[in-house]
Amino acid sequence: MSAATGGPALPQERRLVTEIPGPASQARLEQKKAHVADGVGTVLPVFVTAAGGGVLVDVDGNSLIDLGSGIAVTTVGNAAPEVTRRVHEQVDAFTHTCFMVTPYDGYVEVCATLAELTPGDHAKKSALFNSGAEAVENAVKIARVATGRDAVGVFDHGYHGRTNLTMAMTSKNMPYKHGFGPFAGEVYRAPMSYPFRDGLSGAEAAARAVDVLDKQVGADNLACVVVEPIQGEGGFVVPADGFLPAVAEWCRERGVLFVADEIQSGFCRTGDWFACDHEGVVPDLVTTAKGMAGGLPLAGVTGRADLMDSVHVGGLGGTYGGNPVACAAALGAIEEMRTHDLVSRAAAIGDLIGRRLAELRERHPVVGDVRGRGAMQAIELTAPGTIEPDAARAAAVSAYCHRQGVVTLTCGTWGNVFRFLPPLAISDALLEEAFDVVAEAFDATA
Ligand code: PLZ
Repeated sequence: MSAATGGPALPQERRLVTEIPGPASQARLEQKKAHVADGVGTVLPVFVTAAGGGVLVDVDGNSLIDLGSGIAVTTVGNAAPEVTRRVHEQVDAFTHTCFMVTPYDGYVEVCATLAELTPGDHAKKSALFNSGAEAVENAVKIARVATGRDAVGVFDHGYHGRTNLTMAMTSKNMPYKHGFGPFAGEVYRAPMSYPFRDGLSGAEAAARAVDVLDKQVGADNLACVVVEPIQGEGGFVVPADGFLPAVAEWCRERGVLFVADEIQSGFCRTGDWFACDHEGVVPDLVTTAKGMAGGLPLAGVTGRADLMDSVHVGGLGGTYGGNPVACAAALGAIEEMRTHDLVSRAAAIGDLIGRRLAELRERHPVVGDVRGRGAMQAIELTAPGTIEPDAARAAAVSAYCHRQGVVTLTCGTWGNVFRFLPPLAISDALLEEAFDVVAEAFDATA
């Protein structure tokens, strides 16, 4: 049977003792069907009892290799030692006061750490929230007050959340927006740099994007431009070199705030602390969440102190924002990142994955593009030699991996991108085994 506790001590192995999902998970799925709204889907319906390092263990006693990290959250590994130690200590001391009522140290320490780690060495301040979507909403609130302008620029294929404003900012209709309108106004979408599909240089793609913003919105009306430096849900789209710096420069010259949504790409994931670091781009505001707190819900907006302070007292907050247990988890996760040099580990994982994906591309012409950075890599599947999306193949490959005990995710506007987001605590041996399964999946579905 499965282990009772998770963390790195869990046997680091792929072990299948039943079909996936097994009978115990199947029984629970019926309970889910009876009690959980159908709108809440699941990618791989095994019910988890423990997780750690690079594996998830389910109620049937199967041990699966994790290439998803709960969508880029358990970057430091599931139930990482420094996270669980600090969380235990904090829950025993107190669980909540509401920082807006009576403050505590953890919140301030997380904000001080965010100022240290996020791009740029200017004076910075932060505010903490519960989810990525909430952080993005608050970044827009701050940008509007700081600039006195209304409009928000976003990009094709962008994903920013499921709340009303962030749905408006998100590009893809199904499943995120369909039927949920009307959406918040004053959101304008510009073309993204997508080298595989547009063939443009970074400078050319930036010129195309700012032309749309300039002509259709007008820089004087724009509070901010919000961009994922590597797009997540939209397909792990890595903009061509020079795109981000050029857009940031255009913003700076016109008093438009450049907001980097680093919710998926931040905290070591790409082989830098933040994806913006790769090109030395310094955003005015940065949104963070996911990997920051090792699995507990925490999000932040960090930015230039003058901008952050433009909001009136009481204008930012929320009952649970910066909950003490979540802050303790974040401080533990960041300590794990520092002591294990997870920036370098992400880069090394990137080399391994890059090698395996290059092999796949050699053998399978359906692999149209291989892209990503560090431990955020993907392949885009298309009809050979074209950019015609092949979502069916991506779904078939992913389903094969699931049956073989490897947790994989897809993404992309057309659903044809197969993405990899392993925890950085995974071993090379497990990664190689997982990519053996991925290779088999391509052979078996050819
Ligand atoms: N910005 C860049 O990746 C969350 C969404 C999964 P929340 N991405 C995973 C799903 O289907 O809901 C995300 C992101 C970027 C914002 C968000 C939103 O973060 O914590 O899910 O609100």
